[in-house]
Amino acid sequence: MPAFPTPKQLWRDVRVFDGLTQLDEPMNLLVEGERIAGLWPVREFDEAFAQGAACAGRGGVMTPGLVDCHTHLVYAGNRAGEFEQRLEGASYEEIARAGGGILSSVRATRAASEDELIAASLPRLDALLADGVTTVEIKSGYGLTLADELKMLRVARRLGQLRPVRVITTLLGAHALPPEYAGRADDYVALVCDVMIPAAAAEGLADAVDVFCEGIGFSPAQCERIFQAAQAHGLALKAHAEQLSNLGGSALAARYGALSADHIEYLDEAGVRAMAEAGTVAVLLPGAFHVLRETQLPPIELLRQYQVPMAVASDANPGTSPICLPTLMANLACTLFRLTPREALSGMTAQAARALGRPDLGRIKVGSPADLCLWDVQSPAELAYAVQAGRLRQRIFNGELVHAR
Ligand code: DI6
Ligand code: FE
Repeated sequence: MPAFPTPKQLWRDVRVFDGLTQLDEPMNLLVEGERIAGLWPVREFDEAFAQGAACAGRGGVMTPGLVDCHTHLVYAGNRAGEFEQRLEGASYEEIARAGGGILSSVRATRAASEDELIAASLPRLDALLADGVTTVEIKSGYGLTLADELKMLRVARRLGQLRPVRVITTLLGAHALPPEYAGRADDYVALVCDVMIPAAAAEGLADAVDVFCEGIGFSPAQCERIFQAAQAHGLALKAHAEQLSNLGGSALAARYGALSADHIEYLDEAGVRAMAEAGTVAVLLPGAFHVLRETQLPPIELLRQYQVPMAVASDANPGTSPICLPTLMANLACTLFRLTPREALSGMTAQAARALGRPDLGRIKVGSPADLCLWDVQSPAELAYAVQAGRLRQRIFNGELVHAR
């Protein structure tokens, strides 16, 4: 007998969305220590299983903890002024080319200390957690110097120590060309490849490397160099691709075995096929589509046809998606992209976990880590149907009840 027996917690009579589908019958769910240890239809439950378990909850809808697989949560300042400029007719690209946009957040983020970035980012993280997130990916990309990119990644890692949440970090050195490299994009790409990636890998600060493959970002050839450097250092790959135009970035990412291609409004059938063949996840970001008032829809029907897994994420960032309410993303994925509520919820759990290379997360099944949300709703679809904060009754992180209402 171990000196401290593993604590057992039992939830009774919950409706379960397991990350892929809604289970037909009300279920009882047992957590032992950090893992899901049992899942039974209520009417087949043998009370012997409840032996030694504390009743942790009854009723409600249980989902996997939400996985927000694409955020730019760490930054200083805000861009409300640009929001107004866009409403007056300026485009996102015009503002970017005039030195605003991402570069405006770069100036503010470079000027901020690690502690200041923590203070600025924690309320955003707390908003995600209060709406059910248990795993969040956080990108750099507002530093664009070695020191400032590493600073952002360190802040992201520290956020994961300050709150009960899994943080996955991504180096996005190739987010924009910093002004000191104007006219020398290839030199900047060399800095990303030869200095930033090796340093982030050596310090264990990045789990993946991302690029912005776009006219106002980096060319496919430049992104390819970055993918090669990232692979040489054993880092996973992701791409912002086909957001504003079709440069073939998603197919390139797929060719390199990337975990995901994100945004993809302008993705064509060849790109969809390449992603299907490589198992690259399509990360849909309806918040950015909404805020930029885009009209080009991602090719949802083709993605379905080719069975490309679809994830949904917040893209929380100061420019195109200043939104930290993940269940709103489920709603927007349905209303704007016509996903079904089941697809949207799966996109924020099981499929999002795949987009992070963590297929062990985002599922409710025996043996999985116990990252769970208990919601005060009648059915999982309600989470996508209604836009309402405060429906989370409990958040369970790694077997521990970390939020209870
Ligand atoms: N696409 C986006 O939507 C974000 N980054 C990117 O490459 C926006 C970042 C920003 O505008 O600050
Ligand atoms: Fe993004």
